[in-house]
Amino acid sequence: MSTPRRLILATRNQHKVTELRAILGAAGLNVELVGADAYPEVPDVAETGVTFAENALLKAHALARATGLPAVADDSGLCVDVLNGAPGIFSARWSGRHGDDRANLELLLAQLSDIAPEHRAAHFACAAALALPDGTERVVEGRLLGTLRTAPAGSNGFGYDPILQPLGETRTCAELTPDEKNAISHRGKAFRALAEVVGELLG
Ligand code: ITT
Repeated sequence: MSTPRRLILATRNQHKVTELRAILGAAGLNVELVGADAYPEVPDVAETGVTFAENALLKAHALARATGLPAVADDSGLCVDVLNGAPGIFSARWSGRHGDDRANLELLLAQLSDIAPEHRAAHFACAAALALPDGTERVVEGRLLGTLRTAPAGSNGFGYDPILQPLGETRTCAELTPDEKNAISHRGKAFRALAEVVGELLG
């Protein structure tokens, strides 16, 4: 087999690297996926876009330019219908502190405390982008539809997983096993669609 093409993923989150690597492998692609940690000299890019797709493209282009390698990036969050799509791109810092999952979730539950079950529809959304050093770009999206519980349940996953119950499920995302969640998740869907794009452009 020929030497695998190196592909870099714009994240320092090792779980994402492992998940996308498994999906690319299952698609039979001859690529070697590395995380941004492999290039510590490359600075993180500010997420100045106003949509998940814009932010994913920004990160992928910045990394492709800086490394000269094809780069992939994702951006994701929770969108609540009754909040017109918020927290959306602000999901990681909804309570004001970036990455404080517990505070973000508790603020959201408090904001929705008077909202009846039939009005608690929400979805996780993920945009995944591929950028080549020559400026070629592709972006794909995935969603996981569900409803929001009134109290957290489960200890798997991260972020808003303990309060999002996928449609057709009786458990929250935090009560699913990692494999069960990956099979239906916004990120799983976006990464599987991205694998097809990687195959087309680099395969
Ligand atoms: P990067 O380092 O790759 O940017 P991240 O964890 O900061 O990863 P994401 O863009 O994947 O950020 O997600 C932003 C926020 O959206 C995250 O902090 C969660 O609050 C929420 N979120 C996204 N995907 C989620 C999921 O699968 N389950 C629960 N919450 C999720």
